[in-house]
Amino acid sequence: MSRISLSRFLIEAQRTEGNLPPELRLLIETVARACKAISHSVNKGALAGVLGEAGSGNVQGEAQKKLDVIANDILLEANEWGGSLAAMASEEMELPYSIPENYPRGRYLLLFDPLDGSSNIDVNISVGTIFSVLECPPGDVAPSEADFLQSGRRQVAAGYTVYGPQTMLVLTFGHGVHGFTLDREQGSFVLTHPDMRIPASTKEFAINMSNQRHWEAPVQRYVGELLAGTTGPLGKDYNMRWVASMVAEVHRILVRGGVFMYPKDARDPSKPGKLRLMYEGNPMAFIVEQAGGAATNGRMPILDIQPSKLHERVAIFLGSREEVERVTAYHAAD
Ligand code: P6P
Repeated sequence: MSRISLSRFLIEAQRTEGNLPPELRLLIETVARACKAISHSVNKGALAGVLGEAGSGNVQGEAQKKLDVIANDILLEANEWGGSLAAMASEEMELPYSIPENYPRGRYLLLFDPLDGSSNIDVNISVGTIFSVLECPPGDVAPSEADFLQSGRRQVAAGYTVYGPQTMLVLTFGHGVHGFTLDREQGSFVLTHPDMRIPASTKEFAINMSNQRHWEAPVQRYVGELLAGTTGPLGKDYNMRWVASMVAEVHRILVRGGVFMYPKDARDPSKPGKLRLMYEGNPMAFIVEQAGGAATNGRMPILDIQPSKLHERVAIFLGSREEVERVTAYHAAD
């Protein structure tokens, strides 16, 4: 089978399906190139002295790892001069980054979590980069936070790169989900997983069970039924996974099905969940829905949520459609 590189795939998408504007194609190529550089740093680890804490904190109040900062800088530097963007927003930065005056400004907004799951870096467990692309509202002034506050339905592209045993880039433009594996010898991403689909049913769930006492009743009910297996109403035994790296969990679900949950819990009623809507929930929900799965906050599709803050959090239930619909129905019945 002839190898299809990411570049060839994107050029064909631009030419045939007409759904990929040249400026967006170039943006994706640039993000992919940045992810290759991040992969190189992640893979060198201790050999490059990039493990451990950066000695700084981010807007979320979390201690930053050296690689969080490195990955963020790589994405900013790769994208600021390309001419596709009006601004960027990152989990690691309180405010959006407007493209400097001396660079050409484009029509897209890029949002990213530069290195999700970074608490796993020092123990050599898979981590990843998550990104989302929106169109910038027209106007000739520098974009503000308000320009980013668009629902997930308005994304024009989304993807992630998982830095695991293989480095894989998974993409959607709203026409299916496609996976590319990094060929380190050639230095290029190669199409290896065309048109990824999530099985509608599953026997695998992912949740951090140590938070169980803090969950709301519908989640207690649903997880209780999963644990009851054949002795309960679901009539089958389930297996559990928890990598504590969302990108790794979502990738597993895309490849073999499953349901991932990070519910709201009672510890902080002001927070609807731990994960962030704009650069974790929305891109992953776009990918999951495009692969035939479902993604809700327990009560509505994540992609329909109208954001009010750039770093707002969201509860997440995503993956195999049958399971997400079940736990969402339990919320509705509550
Ligand atoms: P916990 C990583 O910090 C992350 O943002 C996601 O990648 C992951 O799914 C979740 O948080 C893990 O959270 O509470 O289990 O450490």
